[in-house]
This record gives sequence, structure tokens and C-alpha cells, in this order.
Amino acid sequence: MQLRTHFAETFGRAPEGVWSAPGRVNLIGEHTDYNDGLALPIALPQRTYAAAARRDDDRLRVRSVQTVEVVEVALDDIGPGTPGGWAAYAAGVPWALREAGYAVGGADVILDGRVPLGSGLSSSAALECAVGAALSDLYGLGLLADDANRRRLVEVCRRAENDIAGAPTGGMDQSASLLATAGHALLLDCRDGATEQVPFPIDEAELTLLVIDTRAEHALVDGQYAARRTSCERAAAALGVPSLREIEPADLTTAATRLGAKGHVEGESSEVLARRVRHVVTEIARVRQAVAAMRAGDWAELGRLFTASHASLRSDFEVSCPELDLVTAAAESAGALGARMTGGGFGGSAIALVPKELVEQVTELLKRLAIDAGFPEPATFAVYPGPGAGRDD
Ligand code: GAF
Repeated sequence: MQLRTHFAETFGRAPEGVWSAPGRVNLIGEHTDYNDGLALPIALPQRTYAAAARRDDDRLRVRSVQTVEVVEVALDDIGPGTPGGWAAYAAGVPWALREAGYAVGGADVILDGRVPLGSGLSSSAALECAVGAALSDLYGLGLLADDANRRRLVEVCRRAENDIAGAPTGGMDQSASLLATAGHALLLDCRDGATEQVPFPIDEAELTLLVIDTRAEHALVDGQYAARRTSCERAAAALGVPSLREIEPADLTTAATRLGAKGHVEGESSEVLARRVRHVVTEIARVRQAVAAMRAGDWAELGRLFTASHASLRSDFEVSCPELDLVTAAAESAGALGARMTGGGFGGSAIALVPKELVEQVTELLKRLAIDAGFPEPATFAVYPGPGAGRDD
């Protein structure tokens, strides 16, 4: 059924328009955004759609076609924990718009999320950005007009996620959803918000970017993510820098020695902190190298960087899991140029850079090995860099 029809059946009137925003995969630069670092995401072709219309009161009514219930809340009542569940990601957006000084009133919204849920592909950012795009147009805020305005909307959507949904994430996902363009990866500098579009002619290169959704469910995901963020902040404070971005690869030995001299920092082992720092600093360097490799069309080098990134996330940052380790290793042994987990980790998805002619054998092997290991059968699909958020209809 068309989203406009869903809207009419749910709310008894026509929507004023339909907007959408994409999920993302990050090519490289993981757990760097909240360290003022660099990341290199692409927008996925998979998107979340929002049909919406203004209301003449200050209430938000929101429904997803994937659920039956309509969640209704007065804008003044939105706050941490209210509403709960998935609706927090939608309701957080008008809340954060108002906090930022934008005049928004009520709205009826119906959502259709086509970004796989819980797969580490940023379905939550896609939802926030689709609602943000709709409210911006409906209330004439101009936040889709150009990159400067889109950056304002990135901040709004990030606040919605941090403050209302309670996920202490770093902003890469919302940036990808709002600032990425078709055919390009988005080089994102999280220190000053600067962006650059890096051409990613994956088709011309006869390559496939394969997403491998492990379907691994992991408990404590939110707590673990927050714990990594806290460790990075602790390490930066102990090293006397505003963020780990300030540390260069050449300074890593000195940084480890300085941390080591402290034994523990706020109860956390300095040996562990030094590994967390090493991941962040080397990962930021890998983003630069990846951009250079892409510009030179050196896809083998990009693949090697994927592999090095995964090793660092597994051993130094410790955010991988057996399912992700298995599918990345399997993809490489069947001919992928490189493979790595993407997103926050502890489950979710990996990506592999695969010569087109090898996609079938890569897919077949990783599925077989996952099943043999007693893991769920991974879902695999090819992606290409799609456009950022906008109005569809
Ligand atoms: C999640 C977060 F939402 C991002 O902000 C980022 O930190 C990512 O994990 C890890 O790179 O997607």
C-alpha cells in the first residue's frame, strides 16, 4: 500500500508530502566521530519514508507502518524517556528543533522504515532525518536548502538521539543521512564538521560493496558503546588533550608510556586505555589513506585498509564479535579485497569489497561457514552510494 494511503487511513486526511532519508554504511573511520576524528560513510539506497502533515495544535501523532499503534504526545511533554521506544527517535526531532530555537508546531506522521532494523545500518538516524526533513519543509525552516542548513539539521537529529532516545552516539550517522550524495562517500571531519564528497565509482571498478548482516543479537550494546566513549574521554583527559584527534600516530608510544605511568585511570587499566587510543589514532590515519586510495583507484589498498580497520576494532577497541570476525575472514578467504565490521559493532553488519565475479562464491562461503559455526544465516546484499535525505513527493 502507498504511504499516502496509509496516512489517509490512519489520520483521515491527506498528507502534505512524503520525505525520505537513507541509512548508511561507514566505509572506514569507526568510533572516531565522538573523538573529533574522520569518518567516510556512504548513504544506502535503503531509506525511511515519512508522509506528514501539519496540525493546528502542538501535538505529534506518529505511526510506523511496521506497527499498529499510533503514539500521540504533546510537544511540551517530550523529554528523556517520553515517549519511550522507537517513537522517541521521531518525537526527539521536534523537541530538538524547538530547543534550537526553530518554530515548529504539531504534525501527523506515518513512517515506513526500509532500512533493516537492528543491523547496524542506522535505521534510527534514517528515521530522525526523515522526520527532520518533513518538519523543516512543513514549517518553512529551510534546513534542507544547502549544506550549511543541513549541518544544523544534523545537530538537531543528533540531539534527538542523544537527549530523548538516550543513545550517546556521535553524529556520523545523521551526517551521512543528510549530507551524503549519490555516487560518493562523505569524508566527514567531526572536529569542525567540514565535509568533502569523494567519488566512489564502484561499478566502473567492477566491484561490489557487499553488506553482510550477521543477524547477531548482542545484549548490553548501548552500555558497551557508552563505555567505549567514556574510555576515550578518560584517555584524552589523562593525556591533557581536548580529544584523541589531537594525537598523531607518531605520538602513540609516548602516549602509551604516559598512560602506563598512571597504572589506572578512574579504575580503568592504562594498558586497555592505550589500546583504545591506538585504535582511534590509527583509524583516523586509515581514513586519510582510504581517501587517497579511492582517489587513485587503488582498490586493493582500500581492501587492505578495511582489513586493518577490522583487526584494530577487534583487538584494540574490542567492539567486534565472533559472528563479525567469522564473516569478514570468510569473505577475504573467498576473494574479497578486504572486509570489516561497520557501525558501532557488538553484532550488526560487516562490509566486504568484492570483485564482481567473486560475489557468489564469497556469499556462499560466508553463509556456509556461519551456519556450520551455529550462527544465524547472514543476509547479504549489494549496496551503492545513494542520495541524502530529501522530499520525494
Ligand atoms: C554508531 C554511532 F551512532 C555513530 O555515531 C558512530 O560512533 C558509530 O557507531 C561507530 O563509528 O553508528
